[in-house]
Amino acid sequence: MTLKALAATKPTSFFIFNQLLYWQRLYALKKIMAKDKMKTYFQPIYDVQANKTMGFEALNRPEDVNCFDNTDDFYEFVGQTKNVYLFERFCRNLSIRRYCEQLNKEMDNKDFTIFINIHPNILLDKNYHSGETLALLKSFGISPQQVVFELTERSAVTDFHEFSRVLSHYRKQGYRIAVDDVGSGYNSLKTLIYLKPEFIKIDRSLIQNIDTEIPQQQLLSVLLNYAFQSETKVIAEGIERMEEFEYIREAGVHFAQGYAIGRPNEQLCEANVPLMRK
Ligand SMILES: [Ca+2]
Ligand SMILES: [Ca+2]
Repeated sequence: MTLKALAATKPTSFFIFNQLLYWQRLYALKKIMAKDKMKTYFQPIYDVQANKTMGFEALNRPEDVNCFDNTDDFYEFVGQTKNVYLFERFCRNLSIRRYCEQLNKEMDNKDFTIFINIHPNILLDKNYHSGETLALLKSFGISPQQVVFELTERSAVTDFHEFSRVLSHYRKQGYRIAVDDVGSGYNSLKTLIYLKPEFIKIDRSLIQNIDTEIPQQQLLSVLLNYAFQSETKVIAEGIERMEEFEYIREAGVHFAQGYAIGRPNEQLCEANVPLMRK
């Protein structure tokens, strides 16, 4: 019997089941935070025009998702709890610490940019002490100029005026802003206009098969035109085939990310792009 069917017949047992599941998940979340039970992966972002790695996006996934269906399910749960800010802070600090340790130990070139996913509301929260991130970076010898906050559209911004005021505070410290997953939601164009990000990350759904899909090509061209005029850089996400890579390079996209360029890896591995046909 499915849970839904059970709920229809026995609402009390469904309620109890849900409560138990909630507490089990909350316990798992607290344990993850207490014991650093998250894996951090770094996916390279490639400078298409200069032919070199420009930076890495840090991605955090729980090590053990036993009581969650998958990583998305886990993140959805975190979003429903009161621990969302605490968890974001935990992930941000973990990403920065792991990134800086590897950068300082393993890499000759230290001039990379780190892209960190962040919930827009975190930046608005008065309890969020930006000084903490700044101090952490400083302790590793990294400047905020090397850090980009990726704001995802999943948590759409509503108060744009307040938000652009807060962003200018971060920009003054040297941080830059990327709007993530552009093209996957309803808010992206308004978000672009108000937030004036330094980077636009175009969602994989617009990039997949772009070498053959004319409507997607037209949309990319509109976004690129906008980017050129507003001095924003475009990152094409989800590049999985070389034909897609060649298309976006010819179109003038600045940066690229995707399996064809480099998979997320626990080690900092630079992008690996085969020689181009043309
Ligand atoms: Ca992202
Ligand atoms: Ca993305």
